[in-house]
Amino acid sequence: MTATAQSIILHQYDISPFSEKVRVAFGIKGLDWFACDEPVIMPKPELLALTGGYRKIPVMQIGADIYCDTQIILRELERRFPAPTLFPGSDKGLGWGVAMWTDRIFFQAAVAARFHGKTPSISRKRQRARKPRAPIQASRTG
Ligand SMILES: N[C@@H](CCC(=O)N[C@@H](CS)C(=O)NCC(=O)O)C(=O)O
Repeated sequence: MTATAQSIILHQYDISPFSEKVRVAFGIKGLDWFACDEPVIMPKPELLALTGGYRKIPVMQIGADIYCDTQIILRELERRFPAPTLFPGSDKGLGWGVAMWTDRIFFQAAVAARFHGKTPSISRKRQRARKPRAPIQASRTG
C-alpha cells in the first residue's frame, strides 16, 4: 500500500496503550493507516517539530492536519468516518465519561502497579508501616 497526501499516519510506538486505543478505533472503522514509530523517551525532535512542542504519543496526521491527544483523535475519526460508530446504541457522554476514568485514574494506578509492583494506596500504607514510631536517638558511649 502506498501513502497518499490524505493517508492516515499515526505517530506512535507499539507498547503505548494510548496508541492501542486509536489502533482499535482504526480496526473498528476498518480504516487503512500508516505507522510512524517515534522514540519512547525524549528527545523526539521530529515529533516536536511536527506538533509545535507536544511530546506525547499518539499523534494522528492526515495531510497537513495534526491531531494531538486520543480524545481529539477519536472525535476527528468519528467526524470523518461516522460509520461504523464508536458509540453503538449508547449516548456518547457515557463513553467519554468512562474514558476519563480509564485514561486518568485507572491508567495511573495500572502504571504504578506495573512498574512498582504495587498500587499507590498500598505504597502509602507500606511507607507508613516503615516509618519509625519514635525518633531514633543517637547514643554516645564512653
Ligand atoms: N492524554 C494523552 C495521553 C497520552 C500519553 O500519556 N502518552 C504516553 C505514551 S502511552 C506518552 O507519550 N508519554 C510520554 C510523555 O509523557 O512524555 C492522550 O490521550 O493521548
